[in-house]
Amino acid sequence: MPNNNVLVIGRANSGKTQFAGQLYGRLQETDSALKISKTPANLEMLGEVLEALSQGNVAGHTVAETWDSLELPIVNDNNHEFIINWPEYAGEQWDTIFSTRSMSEQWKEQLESSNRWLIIIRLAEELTYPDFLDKLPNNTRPKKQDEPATSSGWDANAYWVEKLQILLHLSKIGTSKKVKQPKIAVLLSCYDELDADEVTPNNVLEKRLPLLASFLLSNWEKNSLSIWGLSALGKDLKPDSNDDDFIDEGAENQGWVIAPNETLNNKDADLTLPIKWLLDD
Ligand SMILES: Nc1nc2c(ncn2[C@@H]2O[C@H](COP(=O)(O)OP(=O)(O)O)[C@@H](O)[C@H]2O)c(=O)[nH]1
Ligand SMILES: [Mg+2]
Repeated sequence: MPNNNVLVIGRANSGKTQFAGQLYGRLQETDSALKISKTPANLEMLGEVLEALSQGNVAGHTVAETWDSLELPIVNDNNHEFIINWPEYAGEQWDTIFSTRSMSEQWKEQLESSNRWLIIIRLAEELTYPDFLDKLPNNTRPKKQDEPATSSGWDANAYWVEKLQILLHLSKIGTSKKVKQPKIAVLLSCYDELDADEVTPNNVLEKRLPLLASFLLSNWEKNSLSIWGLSALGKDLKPDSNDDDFIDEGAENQGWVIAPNETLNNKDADLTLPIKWLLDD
């Protein structure tokens, strides 16, 4: 079995589905770094996401929740073919792996066939210990936000470090030497929600989830890790936004990525760039 595929890893509500839809649109453009190699099997789902976006809305949850999994077949400049495996179980599957420390055969196969991981983290939804303090009775700290539905009750640093350790363990990869494979691209999704002026995505991760940032930096080889900002939509969209920018300019002109050494001053519209980096040898 070829093992150089990409596995997408992320929690529910982190923007995976919208990114898949936007990426599919970009992959069909002539000037993007990667191309789609054949029609994906779950075209209907992607079509629904893009159709809603063309009307300035995000597709209703019924669409997203009926997704099972998605495989995007892509090809790079050197005519190498890869598959991006997009598990679409509203993220719950990951939490089962997390709580039971084991995984189904189907997942094992996906893990074994992927030596590149695309980790999607929506920092605005990741709770850390100080956020939990806010929720204690009689707390006197000013209230911040309501607990997102995705919260596992764990500090997000601990959650992600533990999750990566479980995945490494299940992949039989040790960390006594720095990890070269799997190569990892971390996408900080919904980057437009963050206060990230004049700093790089790496700085943002270090500030919000310092333990996770240092776990990644100390265990992965420098050339096997990169941290990007991603805003697949460029803004917050609801099922009834009817957003004029999307309607007038098209979904293909919305959304951007921030490369690892760049800031919000350098938005790049080519959403395929992090994946291109992952696929380069
Ligand atoms: N601000 C902002 N919100 C986004 C973006 N992408 C997705 N969202 C929001 O996040 C919600 C969940 O996205 P979705 O792709 O369904 O997440 P999934 O559960 O990981 O597949 C959407 O309904 C949007 O409201 C983005 O680029 N920026
Ligand atoms: Mg989804």
